[in-house]
Amino acid sequence: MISGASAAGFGASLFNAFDGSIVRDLRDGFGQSATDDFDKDGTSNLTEYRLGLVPNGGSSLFLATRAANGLIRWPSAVGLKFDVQRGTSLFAGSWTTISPAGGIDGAAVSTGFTDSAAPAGKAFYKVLLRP
Ligand SMILES: [Ca+2]
Repeated sequence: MISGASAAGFGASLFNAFDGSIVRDLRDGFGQSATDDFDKDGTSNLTEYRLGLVPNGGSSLFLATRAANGLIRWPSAVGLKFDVQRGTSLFAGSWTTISPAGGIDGAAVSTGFTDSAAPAGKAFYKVLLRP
């Protein structure tokens, strides 16, 4: 009787008020897939897992930053490979891969890359995690 009441309460407490879907705790995996984004931070569950991030913490996400000296840095893990692309606009055809063809090896915690030929004016960068 206690377990029945507990199970009903468990499911009800995890009802997602934002989109009406029923989500469950990541510990049982029910209702979540690799491509879902449990914490709605824009980083899929699988990507969070691969990068060692916190899939139920919205402030832990696959986000790159660029320092004043041009160093682009992002969360990473050993054994992963990344590519960096640069574009002068956000349109699909404007992106060029500027990292080495073999990719950038991920280091523990974070990895960085500097664009050695950054254009004058503005540029946009994308960091891609290889499958
Ligand atoms: Ca996420």
